[in-house]
Amino acid sequence: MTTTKIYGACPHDCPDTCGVITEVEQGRAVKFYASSDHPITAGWLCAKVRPYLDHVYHPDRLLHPLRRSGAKGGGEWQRISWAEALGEIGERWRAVIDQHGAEAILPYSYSGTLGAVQMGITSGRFWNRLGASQLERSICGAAAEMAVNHTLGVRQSQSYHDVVQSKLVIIWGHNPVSTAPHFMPHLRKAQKDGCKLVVIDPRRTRTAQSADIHIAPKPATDGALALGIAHIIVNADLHNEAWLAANTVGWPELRARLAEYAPERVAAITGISAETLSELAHLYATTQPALIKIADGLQRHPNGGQTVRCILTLPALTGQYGVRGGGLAYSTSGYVQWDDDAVNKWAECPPPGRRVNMNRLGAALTGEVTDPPIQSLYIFGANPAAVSPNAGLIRQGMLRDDLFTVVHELFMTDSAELADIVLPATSQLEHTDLHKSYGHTVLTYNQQAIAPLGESRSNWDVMRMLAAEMGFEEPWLRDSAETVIGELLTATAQSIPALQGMTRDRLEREGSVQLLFTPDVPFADGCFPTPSGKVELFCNRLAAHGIDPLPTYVSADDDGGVNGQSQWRKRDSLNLISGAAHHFTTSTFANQDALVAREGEPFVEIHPDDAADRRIRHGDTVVVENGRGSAELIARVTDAVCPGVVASPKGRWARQHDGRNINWTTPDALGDLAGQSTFHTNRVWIRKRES
Ligand SMILES: Nc1nc2c(c(=O)[nH]1)N[C@H]1C(S)=C(S)[C@@H](COP(=O)(O)OP(=O)(O)OC[C@H]3O[C@@H](n4cnc5c(=O)[nH]c(N)nc54)[C@H](O)[C@@H]3O)O[C@H]1N2
Ligand SMILES: Nc1nc2c(c(=O)[nH]1)N[C@H]1C(S)=C(S)[C@@H](COP(=O)(O)OP(=O)(O)OC[C@H]3O[C@@H](n4cnc5c(=O)[nH]c(N)nc54)[C@H](O)[C@@H]3O)O[C@H]1N2
Ligand code: SF4
Ligand SMILES: [Mo]
Repeated sequence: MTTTKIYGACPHDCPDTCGVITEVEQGRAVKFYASSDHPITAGWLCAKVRPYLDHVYHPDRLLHPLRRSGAKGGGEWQRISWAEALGEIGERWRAVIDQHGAEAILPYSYSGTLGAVQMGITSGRFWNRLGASQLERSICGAAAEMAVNHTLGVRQSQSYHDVVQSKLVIIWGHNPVSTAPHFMPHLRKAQKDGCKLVVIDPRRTRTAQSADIHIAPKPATDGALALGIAHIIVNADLHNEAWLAANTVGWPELRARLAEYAPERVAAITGISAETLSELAHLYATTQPALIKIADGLQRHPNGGQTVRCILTLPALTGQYGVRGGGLAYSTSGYVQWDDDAVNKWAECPPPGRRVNMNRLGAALTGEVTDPPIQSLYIFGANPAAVSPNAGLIRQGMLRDDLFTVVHELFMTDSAELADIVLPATSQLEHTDLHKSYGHTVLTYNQQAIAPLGESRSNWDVMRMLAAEMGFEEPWLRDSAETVIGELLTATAQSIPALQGMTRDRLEREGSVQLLFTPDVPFADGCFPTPSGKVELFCNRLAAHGIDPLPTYVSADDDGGVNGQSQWRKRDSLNLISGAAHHFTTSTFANQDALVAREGEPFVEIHPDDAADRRIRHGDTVVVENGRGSAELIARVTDAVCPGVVASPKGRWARQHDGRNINWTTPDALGDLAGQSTFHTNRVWIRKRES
């Protein structure tokens, strides 16, 4: 029997963007494993994606279009053909457009795949041509992105490999053991060579377990923590005055601001003692190269953008930007930005529709967005009813009788369950795509390995069919994925020398190509692509938005959605953080039995003191609730969280439990920068469930 080996890319929301190989026999994928020549993947995959063929050939895959036949959410479906599905969508949309205009249609997509075609272009071209509402894509890391771009000018990071040069690594509000696993072997090597590891996280995560020092501040107080460390460094005269003078704007103003962050005040805000603050400040200022590694979990708070700005001051104070093994590791997204016009075709489309913030989906569907109201929702590569904030309100909105909802999915998710029409989607093995990464600079190609299962169709193929249904004749709505990739590479290469001469053929042949940038350590040439060319400690562009131009700490709070009702006593409440689960990628994989078994029952971690106050014992079923909603979880009584803080990972499917999950409690308030989500400033009350 002939076996074909096909190069692919892991499409999931993870900075590692692994190279993978699928072995195909007689049209069926029989083996799936890591590519050994991918410089980041290096021959191994994480626990989630190793059993990927169970995902692809899952017995619950949706294989043909469905039309709702009973009440919304009632679970009754009728099989229909693609022609019927497309005809019905076209007919409903034409009626919506006639009555309300195209902005009454809202596409909602996010991170089911990170591919340039199946997510990037599929979220742009067709919808722009239609004139639909624009989705403000701010659920994940919008505030950090804005903070970094305004302070440093660009999101760039040195290679994972360079951490072996570090003598100190501070992993700050980030859990790479679960969320960036291919960073870890390099960090372990550095640790063997004597590098010290500090982890700053209110929860003792898997990453914190291997730290030399674990610091657990109160949630959303990291801005004060960073400025407090800066205060101590400057008071001890350990800062690099020459570097600051040459490379920053606003140092005198920041210095004056730091006076407000004396150790005693910072200790009271953060819950970290003045001695520990001093120890950390001295360690950071005297051990070099020192790397601060952050991700996005840290900034999902009402003050998250300024928190990141505060942290970004530290490598400037010590002159660590541009140093191999030092500085900041956040994201590599700024190296390659796909050519905006190739993605979106703005010039050939009507003016962009009004923006709807994805974090306000429930509110938007229930009255916040009018003129026109949202009359149709098209979801693909996302599962908002399970993973977007204030999920109960999203469900309520999606149950609206006059809302026409289409969900394009691999599985009958919490969101698909609420659709009028469900369309079957391909998995990564069944379509072509191109992937850049937010953790490294390797381009990874995904060649289609097997035919689509059943009648499933890729995102891009569905857009092409919808374009035909709506009578759009532009060639850029008809081209194959392969043609689109070629066009994207050529257009993007015009502004990015590292891409010059890059072809789709080469990528298909080699699977992955390491892109090289000069300097390879960002900012090593002293250039910061901000308006001033320097690190903007003081930022006029933020001032122009009415935002404090200096890094600042503002306290963050949430009322739990209780509107001052007196039965919810503030002093009995806890702050819930809900970060990444180890065995799922948000809600993806949370329907795979073997992974669910490894993750265990949906749980909430609670400190022994808080548990005792509530007569909760380890293993009890508890109700986690607030004014927005509730979820039932199993209590894990543990000192992995501090008193006052509880933790429960994101990603469970409500429909597999009691119809609810942790996002029924999370806030849909927006953060300080870029309309950011604020999942982790979440006031909840916890009680034992009556039996
Ligand atoms: N296994 C797995 N991997 C994933 C994902 C997943 O769901 N599962 N999700 C992917 C996605 S979408 C993303 S955006 C990335 C996110 O990657 P990370 O940012 O690394 O992951 P999170 O768990 O969201 O957040 C990191 C940590 O922030 C901590 N945290 C929360 N609030 C605060 C705070 O106020 N201060 C401090 N210091 N820490 C705080 C949480 O306890 C958590 O441990 O991971 C990606 N990778
Ligand atoms: N409580 C809490 N909630 C959170 C977070 C948190 O920290 N706490 N983090 C937030 C963050 S950072 C993020 S990025 C979001 C992620 O939220 P989402 O982007 O909604 O991610 P998933 O939950 O993984 O849902 C992706 C869906 O896409 C489907 N899919 C996969 N590939 C394809 C495809 O090719 N085509 C189509 N049509 N569908 C496909 C998958 O089956 C899956 O159901 O979640 C957010 N939710
Ligand atoms: S989820 Fe991340 S670590 Fe796992 S295979 Fe995909 S890219 Fe690699
Ligand atoms: Mo994310």
